[in-house]
Amino acid sequence: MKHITRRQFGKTVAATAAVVYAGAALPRFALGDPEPTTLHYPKGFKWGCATAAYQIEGGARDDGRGASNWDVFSHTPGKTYRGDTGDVADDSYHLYKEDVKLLHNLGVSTYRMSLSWSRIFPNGTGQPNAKGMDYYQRVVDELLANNITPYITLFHWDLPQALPGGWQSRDTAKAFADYAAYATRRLGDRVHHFMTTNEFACFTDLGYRVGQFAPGLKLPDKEANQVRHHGILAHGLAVGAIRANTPSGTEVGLAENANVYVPVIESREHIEAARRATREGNAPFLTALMEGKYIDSYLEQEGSNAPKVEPGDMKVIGSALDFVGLNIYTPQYVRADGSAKGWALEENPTSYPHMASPWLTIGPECIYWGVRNVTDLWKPKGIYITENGCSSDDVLTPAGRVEDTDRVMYLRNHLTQLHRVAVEGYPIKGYFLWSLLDNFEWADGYSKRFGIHYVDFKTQKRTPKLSAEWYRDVIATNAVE
Ligand code: PNW
Repeated sequence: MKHITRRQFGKTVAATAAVVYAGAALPRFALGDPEPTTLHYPKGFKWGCATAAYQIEGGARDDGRGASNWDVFSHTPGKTYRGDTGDVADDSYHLYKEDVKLLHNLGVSTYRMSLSWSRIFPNGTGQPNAKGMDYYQRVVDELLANNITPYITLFHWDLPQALPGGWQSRDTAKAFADYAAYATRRLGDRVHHFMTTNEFACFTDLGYRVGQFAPGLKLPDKEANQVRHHGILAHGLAVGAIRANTPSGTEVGLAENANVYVPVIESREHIEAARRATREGNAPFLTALMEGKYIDSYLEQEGSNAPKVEPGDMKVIGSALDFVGLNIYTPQYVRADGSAKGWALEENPTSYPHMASPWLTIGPECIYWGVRNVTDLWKPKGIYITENGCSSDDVLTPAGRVEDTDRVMYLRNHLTQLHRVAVEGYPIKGYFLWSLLDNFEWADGYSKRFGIHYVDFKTQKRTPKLSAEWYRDVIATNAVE
């Protein structure tokens, strides 16, 4: 292996994969034996679960936590399903030991969680709140005591309400870097993987352009594009802040829900179209980070509404990363067309299947193409699936079981595509299932369940679903069967 180039290695792995797939046609067991067909993942592959602070913690007013934009938004009538809020959520602020136990029972090696900025800086900047930081140190210690490696997201949408103008203000990007510096300095002796932000489009466009998420604004394009810019600038400034405040070897990345473009047919021309779509369709966010610039097609498209960029911004935004985290749920089909652009989106027919959330259309190849397109374009050092999972209409039976066969179907198919991309030699390091627990699903409140553990929100009782049992087996065998 020592003298093999990366390219040759890719080929060797691909050849092995071909054998694995071809071999699948020839049973390795006697016909009739109840043996599973097994797709093994690379040795050392990291399996985990993901959550976010506002969605699980509750304890909204405990120990000096300041209000966030999501507290305000969820308490505004008409903004969330039935007025649901994250005041209590899964009460993980108090029950975190129980939740770590669930992780332990699954056998995960990693856990992705986020910090509530306003627990640590109740006013966004200024005086830190020691009790807030203590909480996260306790959670981290509990994880480490269970041999679980924490991956920490610094911002998963809950912005301190006290910051004037929120993401409309450039100062918020600077405040974020200061908070990132403080939090990672405090945790950096024990935590070695940090993600800056989660899903730019959700906290910028959905919050400030569409108004579906906090703070619920519908700004004109020019202002909304400036919000986007402040979001990616915050990321870039935080990368520098984390590096300056943590030991060398600390890995820094982000979690981004890049649009995943899947070729309608896996032929050369459509594959090329999907790759171009990936670059152009993610221009305001991931492309800007990977290339350190806004590409021409984006600037042309936005014209006089293009964001105002200060000298040095794009260099900061393009700061080198140790990994790219992709949150992948759904595909967007693309075909090559004769246009100058070279690609066009396919619209799905009304019969296209989806999970319990109407936006969550099912197309497991999105995992494969998400990783492949990003790697082919930008060659990141490593990729994680930082979220993948689905909502189901889960029912707890009187016998205490949740038979979420549709979630198992969804996960099994996505993990099969993850296996495909891994054996082809793409640099996929790990997978975080969204989510460990049913939780506060933002504007959908508690009406949509994404957990592999069922939560009774009245009693806070957690019950492993069929999908938890299934995932435990995946982890134990490092394989999908
Ligand atoms: C992600 N879409 O959000 C978030 O990171 C999680 O906090 C959330 O609970 C999870 O996915 C499930 O929704 C998304 O409309 C929200 O395509 C909306 C979309 C995708 C992801």
